[in-house]
Amino acid sequence: MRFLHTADWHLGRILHGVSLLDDQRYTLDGFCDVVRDVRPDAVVISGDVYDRAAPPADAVAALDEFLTRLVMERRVRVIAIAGNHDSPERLAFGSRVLSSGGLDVVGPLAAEPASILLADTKPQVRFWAVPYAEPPSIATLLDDDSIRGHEAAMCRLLDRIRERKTDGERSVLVAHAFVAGGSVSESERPLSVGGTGAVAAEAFHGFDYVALGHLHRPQSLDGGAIRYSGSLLKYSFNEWEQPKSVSLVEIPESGPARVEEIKLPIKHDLRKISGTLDQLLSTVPAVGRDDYIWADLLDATPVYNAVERLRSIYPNIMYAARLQTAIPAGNGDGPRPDPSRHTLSQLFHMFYKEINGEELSEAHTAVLTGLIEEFERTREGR
Ligand SMILES: [Mn+2]
Repeated sequence: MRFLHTADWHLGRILHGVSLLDDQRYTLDGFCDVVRDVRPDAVVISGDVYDRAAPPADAVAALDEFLTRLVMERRVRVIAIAGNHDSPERLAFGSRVLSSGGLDVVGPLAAEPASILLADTKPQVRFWAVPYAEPPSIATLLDDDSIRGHEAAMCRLLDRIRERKTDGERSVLVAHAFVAGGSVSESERPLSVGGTGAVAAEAFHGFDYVALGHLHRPQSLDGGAIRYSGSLLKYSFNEWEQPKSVSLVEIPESGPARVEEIKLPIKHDLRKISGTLDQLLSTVPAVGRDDYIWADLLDATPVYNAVERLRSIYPNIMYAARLQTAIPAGNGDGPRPDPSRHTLSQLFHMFYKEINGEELSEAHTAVLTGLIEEFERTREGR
């Protein structure tokens, strides 16, 4: 029995003012091709289907189109849960009707654990679905005030599933959570203010595979049985060196689940470049000009209109700025500059050295001296 595990599509996401929906459609086209070639028994989407609780209309249309293609054309069973970015109720619209057609969307968490049995596969596999919910809602749902925090809430939900599991039946858990030890990216919205919201990996024992959403880097935990498929695309520049994939999971009749990563086609890569503005403007790369670019400028002096000037080479550039030079070691520890003991010129020299790590040049000192004299004259003239 094989299924494709994906998560964190974040349909409708906007990055640096640019809608990524065309990129998402392009990659989902590729996903439909993978489903055609691989012919999995199911597709699992582990939450954060949309980027926002109230997604834009074109994102809703895109989801409708791709779910229809998967279920109606590819004839594959789709199981999706709500993540922390989704509105559970909106995502689950019509879900009881759609379930008979092969689309299982588990939106709001219910007291009775939701499960979907794939009975015609070898082996049979039961998918337990735990959509994202806030710990206080889980406490209310289970009528248990003692539940505080994500770990306690998840443990209670999983205990309730274990009570209902049949011995010997192969099982997959589908959840949206932060497992302790997972590697985070900038594009995830923390689950908990002032804390990590992490759940220990041990809490997830007892399933043949745990198909997680939330962390955007594809990664396996706890020896491989617990896995984040990672997001559909790179959703922040700190993920630029992080290749994305979907996970093809095989549940054999016996023994552990096997996972294969499958890369999907991307329309624009997202990457960082660096150099002085002149260097970047004088080299036209052979490939990747259409990528979404973040330029770290190594210029020592201010540059103007860098993004607009670089756009002639990189039409989809999203950001360019001078890299903050590292503050030399030891600075900031010395005696504080004292305006009552130092002249304006001395203070500026100290400031310049602190910021740039080197002394002001003689030529710049001459300009500075001229400016200070002019300033003093103006002040005296008042
Ligand atoms: Mn996410």
